[in-house]
Amino acid sequence: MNIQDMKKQFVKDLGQTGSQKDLEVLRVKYLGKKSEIYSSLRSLGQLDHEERKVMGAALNQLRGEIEAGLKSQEYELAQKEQTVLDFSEPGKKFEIGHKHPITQVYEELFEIAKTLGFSIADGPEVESDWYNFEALNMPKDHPARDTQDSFYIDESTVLRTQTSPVQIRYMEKHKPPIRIVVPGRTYRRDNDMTHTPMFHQLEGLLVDDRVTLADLKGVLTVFAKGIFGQDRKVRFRPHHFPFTEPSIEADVSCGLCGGKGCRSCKYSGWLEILGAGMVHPNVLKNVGLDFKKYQGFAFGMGVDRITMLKFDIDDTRMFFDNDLRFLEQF
Ligand code: 2NM
Repeated sequence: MNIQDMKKQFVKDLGQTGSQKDLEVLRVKYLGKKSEIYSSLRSLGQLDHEERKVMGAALNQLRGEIEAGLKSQEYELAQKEQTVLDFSEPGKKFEIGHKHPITQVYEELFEIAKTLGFSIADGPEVESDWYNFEALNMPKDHPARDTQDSFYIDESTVLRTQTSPVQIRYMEKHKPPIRIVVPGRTYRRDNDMTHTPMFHQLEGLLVDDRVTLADLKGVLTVFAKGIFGQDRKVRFRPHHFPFTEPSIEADVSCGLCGGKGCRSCKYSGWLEILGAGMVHPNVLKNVGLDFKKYQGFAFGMGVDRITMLKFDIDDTRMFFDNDLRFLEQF
């Protein structure tokens, strides 16, 4: 075939291509090892000098034109492919994560604390014996100080067993009125269905003059109903903590049975949610506050426990397995 015919044939073929695959077939047909152009180029050597010059130039030009033609058709086809996109087709699903259930509950608690005028404070997780125990009126022989319960770094340094040492530090640096909540990780040597060695607490502290147990009960009721629902009942029982006097525990009515008694509340109708009390005069003394002039109340809750009760989860260790099949449910 002469060059002109070949060119005409190529233009005709090119006009009939409808896909990238068709183009590949054409590329092989016109430029491949079995193509006429290829064999012609290879046999140029048999021609004499002048002929070779003319023919070589013509063949190379044709090859260039074919390459350019393929390229521009490839672009055309790509454009066309785009314009026939079906925009009504559903998009690719964009997977996004969400906050960990414990974080969700923390944020709800912060929101409640904010409406009550509390601000957020934090402090070290590695604490001295003084801040973690002594200042909180926990004498050397108190069972909570037993090495069974605490992680010791050395004789006088522990991983904090509650966030209360932050309250001690705060009271040293700030004058009343004090209104803070303290979130954070805490550590105890426990490990079972309802306890992990690391767990999360939220503690609160209010110090001012004329603070009473009635104020504490009011604040705890707002927290309890805010987190579990306005329709839930709240009750208080006497208790004992070394750092508060008097001390109380708060229960919320069981949401599953409405207080009638079921598996979830161990057939009592109530769920224990936190401990609290009026700050012990010894604690106020330890931070240099005049306990005749000031009173305070404090409370502490296990956020992991609150989250378990809120979502009816029975094994706290699930929170830290990072199994998406679990986490995605909340
Ligand atoms: C609780 C229960 C009762 C508490 C006491 C203090 C401080 F620092 F003011 F003495 N902070 N937190 C406290 C009181 C914590 O947790 C169950």
